[in-house]
Formats: sequence, C-alpha cells, structure tokens
Amino acid sequence: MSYIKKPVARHPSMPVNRLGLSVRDYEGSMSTLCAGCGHDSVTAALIQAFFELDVEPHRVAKLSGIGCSSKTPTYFISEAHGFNSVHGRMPSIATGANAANRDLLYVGISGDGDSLSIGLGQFCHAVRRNVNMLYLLENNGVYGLTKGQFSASADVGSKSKKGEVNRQGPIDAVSVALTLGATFVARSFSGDKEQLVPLLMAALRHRGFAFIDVISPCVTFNDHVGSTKSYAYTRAHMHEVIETDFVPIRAEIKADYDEGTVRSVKMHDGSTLRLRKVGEEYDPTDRAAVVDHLEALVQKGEVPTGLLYVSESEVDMHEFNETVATPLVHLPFEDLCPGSIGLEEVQKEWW
Ligand SMILES: Cc1ncc(C[n+]2csc(CCOP(=O)(O)OP(=O)(O)O)c2C)c(N)n1
Ligand code: SF4
Ligand SMILES: [Mg+2]
Repeated sequence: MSYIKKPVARHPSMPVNRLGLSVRDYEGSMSTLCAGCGHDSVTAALIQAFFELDVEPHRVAKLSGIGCSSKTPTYFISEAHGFNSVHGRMPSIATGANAANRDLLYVGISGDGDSLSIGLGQFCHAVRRNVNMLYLLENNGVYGLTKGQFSASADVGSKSKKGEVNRQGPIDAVSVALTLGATFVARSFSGDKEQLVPLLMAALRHRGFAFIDVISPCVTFNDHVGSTKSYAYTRAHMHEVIETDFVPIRAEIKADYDEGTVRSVKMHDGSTLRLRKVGEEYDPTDRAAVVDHLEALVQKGEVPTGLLYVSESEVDMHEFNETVATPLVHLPFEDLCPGSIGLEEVQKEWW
C-alpha cells in the first residue's frame, strides 16, 4: 500500500498523557484519501481515543480488509502492529490473531462493501464468537475505492451521483449485529467527534465484540442531494437515543448530569459508562426493546445513533473456548510441541 511519511512536528507545550505521549505519537502516515473523506475524521477520533486511554502503541493490533476505509489503519499509530488483509477477510485474521495472543488490543476497520457484501459471512461469525475486538465499519453506502457503485448498505431510493436510483433493500449492520448477539452495538457519524470519541473509548475497553457503525460520507461519490449517506442528510436525520460518557477506571465521575436521567453501567475493567437518556424511554441493556425501538425510528426515516446496546455479562471467545491465557509466542515451544510422533498419534484419532 502506498503511503507518505508524516513529518514529526511536536510543539514542546503539547499536552501529554500518563505515558508521556502526545497525540502526535498516535498518528500514522499522511492520508492519501480524498480531502473531506469521512474516513479521515474517523482516524482523528481514533487517535484521540487511544491518546486519552493512555494505550501503549505496541499493544495495538490494527487489521483491515480492502477499500478506502481499509486504508485507515495506515493513518494512525505507526508503532502498532498491522495487517492489511484480503477483501472481506479481516474478521478471520482478527479471530486467529486474537486466539494466538489475547494481550493485544484488536481494532478491525472495514467498509460497508468489505463487511456487508463479500465479507458478510465473516462478519457474522466474528459477532457470534464474541471475538474480543473493536470492529469499526466506516459506512458510506458505496464502494468508494472502485468508484462509487451502490453497496449493500445503500437505502432504497438513494440516488447515485449519476442519478441512478437504488431499488434493493439495505442490510443494516446494526440490526445484523444485534440479531447475532453482539455485546456492544453503537452507531455514530464521522462528523460528530464529540459523540464518536467516548464511544470508541468505551468500545476499546469492552470485553467482547464491540461494533460501531460509523456513517462516514464519501465526498467524491456519495455526498450529493438524493444520497442518504451524505453529510447533509446524516446531520438532518441523526437521532441520538442516548448520550454516552466514558469514565476510565482511575478518573472520578463528575456529577454534571441531573440525577435520575443518568444510568451507570460498570465495565469489566472497572471503567464506567454514564448513559443519559435523550428525551425518550430507552434501555440499552434490553436487546428486544432496543430492536423494536430502532425499527420504529428507522420506519420514520431517522438514523438512530449513540450506544444502542451493551451487555457486560456474556462470555467472550476466550472463555467460551477455554483458551490458554499466555500468548502462544510466550509458551515454551520445546515443552509443548508434540513433535512428529505426537502429531501422528493425534491424527490417528481422526482416521
Ligand atoms: C476479491 C475482491 N473482489 C473485489 C475487489 C474490488 N474491490 C476493492 S475495494 C471494493 C469495495 C470497497 O467498498 P467498501 O468496503 O465500502 O470501502 P470504501 O472504499 O467505500 O471505504 C471492491 C469491490 C477486491 N479488491 N477483491
Ligand atoms: S473515494 Fe470516497 S471513500 Fe474513497 S477516499 Fe475518496 S471520499 Fe473517501
Ligand atoms: Mg463503502
């Protein structure tokens, strides 16, 4: 993949986090995406989230498939591990890497084409296995990289740049994730950093599969009048069902909300999610109610955003499969490798 190295320019008075790192240390190469592409705003939000969480860059593993969206990992945390895989195949790479080493923080970045067309089966199984990762879908309703064909998330009636009208019903990634039992489901907008950053922080701290569908407009092929994934349409139809504030384990909870309207959810690592209802009855821990509520909003032509569903109580892939806690790379190879005789014996069991 082509990339341009970013010159290091760090003002001495730049704020630093607990590790003594500034946001600059969480940046990657210079973006080669179109100016104004939503995906670059998602990159900026990711950089902010990692910086605020004091994450050590070498503890992050960035994974992606193919598409403009799948180039995102190149543009943040140069010092992290990374694997730019094949179109639609990021989930199996993420699952395998996670099985081999549970000590890294896995971030999978995908597009609506990558996840909902060629990679739909892979996406479904990563949800179902509750792979411990942040799965970010940069959703623009088109195949940006291959010049703007409708994708499987394009809405009925949405118009292409050339005026063609999409007639096929969309696959709603949020509904799919909820139906398959995802334990953290959110939707946000690349143009709303205030909402996106705390969601990313919470998702990175969630134990299990954390899915965020981010509407991320393609300025080159899908940002015109008639498109339902444009900046203007998304701003006009965004409907925040719940405001989310992520409070890391060490920070104190500031009481800046009216009590009674706020609900706290404790996360596995001891961090807290502060959820504030926005003018309606909404319980993000009741899966069936969430599905009904979202469907009603979608029927009204609205785009529900925020932390839509969360469950901190379900087992993740490691617990379910009773995997070994130590990363495989740290296990003593000589003691554990069965050798060719051992392997033959195992194989005989399956003959
Ligand atoms: C096996 C295979 N089939 C098709 C392609 C062509 N292709 C590359 S990216 C892409 C779609 C990308 O769309 P999306 O995932 O939505 O990403 P975006 O560019 O919109 O961010 C397609 C069809 C490919 N690279 N590999
Ligand atoms: S073609 Fe669209 S999705 Fe790709 S970089 Fe340009 S604006 Fe972004
Ligand atoms: Mg796309």
